[in-house]
Amino acid sequence: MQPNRRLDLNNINQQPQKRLCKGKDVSEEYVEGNFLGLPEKGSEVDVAILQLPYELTTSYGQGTAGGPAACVVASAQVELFDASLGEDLPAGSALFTAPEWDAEGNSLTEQLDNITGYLKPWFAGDCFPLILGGEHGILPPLVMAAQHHPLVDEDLSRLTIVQIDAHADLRQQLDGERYSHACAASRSLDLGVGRLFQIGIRAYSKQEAEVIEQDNRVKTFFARDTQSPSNGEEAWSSCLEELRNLSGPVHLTIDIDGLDGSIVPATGTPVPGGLSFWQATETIEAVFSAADATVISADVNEIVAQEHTPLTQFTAAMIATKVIATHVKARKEGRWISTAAQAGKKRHPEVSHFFKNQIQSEIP
Ligand SMILES: [Mn+2]
Repeated sequence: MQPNRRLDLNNINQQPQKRLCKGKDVSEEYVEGNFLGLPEKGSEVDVAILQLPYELTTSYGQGTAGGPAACVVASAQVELFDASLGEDLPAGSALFTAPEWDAEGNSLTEQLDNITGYLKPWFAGDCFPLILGGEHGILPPLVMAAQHHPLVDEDLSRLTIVQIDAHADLRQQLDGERYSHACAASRSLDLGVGRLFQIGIRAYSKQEAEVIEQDNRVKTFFARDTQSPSNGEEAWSSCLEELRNLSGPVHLTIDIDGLDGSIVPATGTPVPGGLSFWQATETIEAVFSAADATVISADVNEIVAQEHTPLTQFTAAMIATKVIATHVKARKEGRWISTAAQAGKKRHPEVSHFFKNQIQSEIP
């Protein structure tokens, strides 16, 4: 954990208690530490906001460990009204901001196992887990938790991952580390994920280009095509069309560096030429509107607390809010149905040794 994280947050956002909402005093309803500042009701949980302040392998920037909490603080400034939902959040749903992951573990594999253990109780099928990260290395342990979702039912080949990202994250290793954020998608495929859809990709190696070309589980929409000034519109439309045709359980992983670097300048590796805010919004709406698919979970990762202006964490909070609003809409329209009995708020991390055993089995 970053020792000065909370101290830094005070400098980032001076007035977390006031919303921007005009003509209505909602400041009294604001609950500090809760996403969107929304008060919680009873023991019900429809949407769980889970913070993973994880940072071990980020190569360039620093500060992803403080990102989730900064995003929660910035969410105080996000409007509760979502136009396509047609009402103010929580719109009848119960949002719960869970106590953040404790970042315990003496080694990388112990931390990965602890992430799986922390997340697993929220993948029971009775609620929608929205994870705030933390570097993208959270994806493989998240996939291990998602494996237990009733719709995945221990068979990861059923699961599709939709990844918004500047980077393909398909490296075999980075600086000798197989669990680097730069390998998150590779490791998820190794775990058996059935399909990987990538959007916004514009920074990748020759080896990654070969994986994209050769692995038929991977479908990549390159930013060079979708953002092209001459024929990007066509590429973008076909990208959205493919997303609407997805089927089965889907996890949506949003690395905020997939968005253009100008709106997320503090993220670990900001890259120009990325998705606009509205393209990210359209992606979220398209995935959730797929008639044959169920979005079981989502994460917004590589959030870093920006100093002097909250732009990066505010953009992340806007994206996370859009995911929540779109899930709530799907729920209201009968496109998301609970597959388990309500388990309430008190869910204790489970013990997992998967990643520890992986490394041990690799040692000759
Ligand atoms: Mn990534």
